[in-house]
Amino acid sequence: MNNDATMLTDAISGRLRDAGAVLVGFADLAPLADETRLGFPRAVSFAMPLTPSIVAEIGEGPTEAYAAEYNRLNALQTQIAKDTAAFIESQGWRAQARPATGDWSPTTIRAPFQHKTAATLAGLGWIGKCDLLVTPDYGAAIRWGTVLTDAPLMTGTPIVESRCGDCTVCVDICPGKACSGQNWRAGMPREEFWDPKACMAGMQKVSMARLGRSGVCGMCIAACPYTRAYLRKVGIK
Ligand code: B12
Ligand code: SF4
Ligand code: SF4
Repeated sequence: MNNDATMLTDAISGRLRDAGAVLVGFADLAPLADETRLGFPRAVSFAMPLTPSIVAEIGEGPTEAYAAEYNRLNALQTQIAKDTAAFIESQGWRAQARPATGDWSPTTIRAPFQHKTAATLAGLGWIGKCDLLVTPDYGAAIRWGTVLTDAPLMTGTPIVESRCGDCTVCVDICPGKACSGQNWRAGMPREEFWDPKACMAGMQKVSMARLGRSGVCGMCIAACPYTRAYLRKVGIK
């Protein structure tokens, strides 16, 4: 069983990395209620990089290049999640690919399953003060995908608290003033530290000002010191 789990885990990881994922992890979803995990016991979590030079240009607000990048990665990740689910099913297990985005309710401002929950449980990062998933090596300059499954997998050690410390960079730059400044810990309700309606209002404001239409923001992605360190590492200021 452990041999099978190791082989399947390695096979999925290898396929995702070949497809362009820079982070791949495996989550035991046991800490979640059955309905929260949509009836699945485990998840494959993966992240693909936003193009670093496009992230670096966000600075004062969103750009057309960032809006296009957002659409490019959403389509790509949704497809890769479906390919991964097909592979897992071909090995005899159940699997469900989650879409990159687009499946959220405007009333609750949430999706049926959260990629960031799978990612923290897989041990890939923590939730920052702006409710983004922050990773040590890429900051927040990545987008997430998830495949839910019952396949036997070698799961990671969850990250259960924020590593933001005293940093307040995203709190200070957010045009919607959406972040309260509190540090996250596993199970903390979003609204206790971050206001999605304030984010949407801020996003609308900067998107209208910069692009002349509703759309994206991403200033918290670009400003995070973990993102900045990653951009410097790949030679972008
Ligand atoms: C709805 C939605 C929005 C809404 C609400 C955002 C939000 N943060 O909730 C709006 C329209 C405002 C929005 C904006 C943006 N979004 Co959006 N959005 C989504 C979507 C589709 C669903 C999010 C959701 O259900 N939220 C509900 C809350 C409660 O869940 P959550 O945000 O994941 O946070 C909680 C859980 O993660 C939980 N949790 C984490 N670990 C654990 C562990 C345990 C044990 C437990 C119990 C809970 C738990 O704790 C968090 C706080 O309660 C996701 C895709 C997805 N399916 O996950 C993308 C997603 C969150 N968005 C993303 C992005 C990039 C953006 C924008 C930058 C868009 C843009 N281009 O301008 C902004 C950034 C806003 C921000 N600072 O978070 C990325 C985030 C990438 C990252 N590095 O973190 C995602 C993951 C899409 C993706 N495929 O990568 N978005
Ligand atoms: S996307 Fe923009 S408005 Fe929303 S939290 Fe990040 S910086 Fe604030
Ligand atoms: S900018 Fe600072 S507080 Fe915000 S997510 Fe990054 S490390 Fe955390």
